[in-house]
Amino acid sequence: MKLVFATSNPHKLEEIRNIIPEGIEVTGLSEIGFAGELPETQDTIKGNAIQKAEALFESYRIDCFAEDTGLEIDALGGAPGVHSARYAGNARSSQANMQKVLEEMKGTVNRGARFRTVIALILDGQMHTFEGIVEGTILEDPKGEGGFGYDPVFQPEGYDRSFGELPAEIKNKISHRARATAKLISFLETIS
Ligand code: ITT
Repeated sequence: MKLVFATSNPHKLEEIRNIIPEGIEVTGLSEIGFAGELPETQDTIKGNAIQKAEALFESYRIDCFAEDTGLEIDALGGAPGVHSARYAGNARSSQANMQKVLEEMKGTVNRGARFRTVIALILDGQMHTFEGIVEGTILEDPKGEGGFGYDPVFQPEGYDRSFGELPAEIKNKISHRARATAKLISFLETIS
């Protein structure tokens, strides 16, 4: 089976390729010659995932999926949430986004947070969605060089290291993306 992953984020592509079994070939946008930007103007993570997958499907009519991810921080009322990519502005800088979060969380005792991913799959023209969540806490300072995005400031529940410090193999077993992808894989197995 071949699926195009509608993402312009190379880290997401790498993670998903490491999670998905060999029988499912995941193709990136550059491999099909798509160089544009996918729209993500909805006000929910699920809405954005669906919008990105539909945008690609409308142009190419191929089996494809997109995903949208947000970091939801309890003490910030669920922010940055759907605005995670541009939290500190249109430059989409992970450093600036993390700094803004840390600034807003200074002195805050309640540090509960979660990553939420929704995958939107279009297979044979039909839409299916899969959600994955990992609970955790926001650290006081960034830790580790691994992962991407907000990983250095997020420590998953049950671990004493951030996603930036944990090996990729662990993140790819327990993360929001791993959990949403596991549901996608189960679904694909049930229909094949
Ligand atoms: P596409 O929309 O092209 O897939 P994107 O980077 O714009 O790529 P999102 O809109 O889903 O993706 O990004 C949400 C933000 O959350 C963005 O700043 C990412 O860096 C960050 N993010 C996504 N997945 C993450 C992860 O696993 N760990 C840490 N941060 C993550």
